[in-house]
Amino acid sequence: MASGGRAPLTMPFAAWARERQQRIEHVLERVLPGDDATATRLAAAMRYATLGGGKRVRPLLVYAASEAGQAAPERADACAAAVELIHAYSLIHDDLPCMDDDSLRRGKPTCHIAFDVATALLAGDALQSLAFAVLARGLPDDADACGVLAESVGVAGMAGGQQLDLDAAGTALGADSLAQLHMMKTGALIRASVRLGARCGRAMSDHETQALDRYARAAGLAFQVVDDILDVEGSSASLGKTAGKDAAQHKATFVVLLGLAGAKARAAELREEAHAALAPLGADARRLSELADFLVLRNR
Ligand code: GRG
Repeated sequence: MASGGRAPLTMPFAAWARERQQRIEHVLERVLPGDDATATRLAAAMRYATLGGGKRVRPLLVYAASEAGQAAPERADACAAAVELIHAYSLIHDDLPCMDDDSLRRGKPTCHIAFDVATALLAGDALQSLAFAVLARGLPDDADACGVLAESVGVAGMAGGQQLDLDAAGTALGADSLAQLHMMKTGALIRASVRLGARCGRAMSDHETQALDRYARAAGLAFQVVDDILDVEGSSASLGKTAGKDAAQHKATFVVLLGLAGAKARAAELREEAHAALAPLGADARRLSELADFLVLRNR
């Protein structure tokens, strides 16, 4: 499907995901600053960190949730772009020397290695403000959409989760504290992706909205458990980022807490929880259900 229209539900998941990944690439190309920007180097760093890489999990969640609300993809483009711009911002800042100090991301040098630390810092900042501009312009009839995204990125979400992660260095976290940290650091943006996608579609009952939130919580945690497993089992080449970092940094992870087999069992449980949560939404939630499978069965 080159543009427009809902993908037929008979389309296999892999083809649907590929089509949506191409779609978000075009949207991002359109909204990012180009060669004509006054600050050419900053624009180049923003494009470098955002385009041509990544699984686009968060935009896929937006599109899938918008389909659960029977919205056409055009309606969801702004939300999909906004969450990916925020994600790209978080990756740039996460890789900085003052955070994880990493040199490999999405199979290429991190932004501060390819450019410099100051430019990378600014690129992250500018991607964040671009995300909110794109969202505000794309959904002018939804005054609260920016608030939903802002909450997921701020002190109660991603930034707060990152602080908990920093605070936990060298300490042994229990299961509840680890889950709380990841519900904020990675889970909050995943939940916002589902919530924003759903807002693009038909009005939903409280029951349906709560079901989607249960789905997003389970899928978000599953994503992180699998991330911890892949850090142990994957290679830097297959992941496109440095493997084995959690152990090297003595980080608390679900693998440390539960063991490899226990972490895999937990991911399988969360996948089932995500599937079960979708029951009230019926067949329209098919892509969300398939995405829960993708998040758990992925190898990168
Ligand atoms: C950005 C608000 C904000 C603050 C900065 C650095 C930081 C505070 C927070 C870090 C949060 C972070 C980077 C979480 C994500 C960790 C993670 C599992 C990233 C990988 O996500 P994938 O697998 O990556 O979706 P791709 O490359 O496929 O997009």
